[in-house]
Amino acid sequence: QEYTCIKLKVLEWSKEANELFGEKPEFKDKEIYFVAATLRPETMYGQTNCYIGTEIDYGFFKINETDIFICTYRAARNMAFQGYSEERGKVNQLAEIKGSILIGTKVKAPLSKYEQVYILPMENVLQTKGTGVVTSVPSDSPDDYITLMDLRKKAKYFKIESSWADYDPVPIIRTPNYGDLSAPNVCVQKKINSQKDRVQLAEAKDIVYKEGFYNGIMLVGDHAGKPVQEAKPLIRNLLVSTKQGFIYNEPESLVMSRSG
Ligand code: ZZB
Repeated sequence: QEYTCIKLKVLEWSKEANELFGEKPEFKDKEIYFVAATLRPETMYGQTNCYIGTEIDYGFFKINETDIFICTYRAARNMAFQGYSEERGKVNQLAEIKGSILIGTKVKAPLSKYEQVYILPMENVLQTKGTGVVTSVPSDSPDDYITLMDLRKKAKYFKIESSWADYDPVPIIRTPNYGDLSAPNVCVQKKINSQKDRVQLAEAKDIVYKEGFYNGIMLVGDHAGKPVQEAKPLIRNLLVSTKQGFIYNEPESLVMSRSG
């Protein structure tokens, strides 16, 4: 499976992370990024936040003189064999912490309409897939949309400040059958209520994927007006050439889908 990894730069740590890392000399003058694996680089204009699992362990990995990546150890190890480490095949881990500590960290999401967005919790993040970091595009991903609605409804329960989830889905792709906000529309049609509705969410994802890919037209960005199929590789190349992203391959046998 070939993913595009998106680099979301840390702008301000959550309170707990700041207590742990704010003063650490090895992090000074470094650029620290959450790296999110996506199959939909053309949707990055619609990022409203970024999801991690609260119970997942995340590592801080030194990639070169300037960059530190936050992701699962598994992903860092794969990356070390793909040119993203100081020495081929060698992982340099500087720290490890539970996702919960990182919730509320403010990051810069490349191409997003929003200047800064927050790291938020999602129950269905898989430790065994991608980087364990999932950038959120509620306009075009049913999982992302329904999780955002869950967070808004139950901010206290999820231990977040409600303002962190106060970023509306952005219309970025027009579709003939589900309009300009295909994921919210399909969720409403299928009466999906929460992240726990896993079976319906998997069906919704399948519908939204196909509709976006085969029938979608870009509404925003350098390739507005072009079909998604045409814009996708162009936007992927833009992200890679501007170093806001990079290509990450996952060995096929390791890929597990959220839908099972
Ligand atoms: C942004 C995005 C925008 C995504 C969209 C999807 C959609 P698949 O098809 O099952 O392989 N993802 C990546 N890593 C994880 C993880 N560890 N746990 C849970 N979800 C993860 O799914 C690939 C997609 O699953 C990735 O692409 C990522 O979300 C998420 F508009 O990135 B995507 C209709 C889907 N739309």
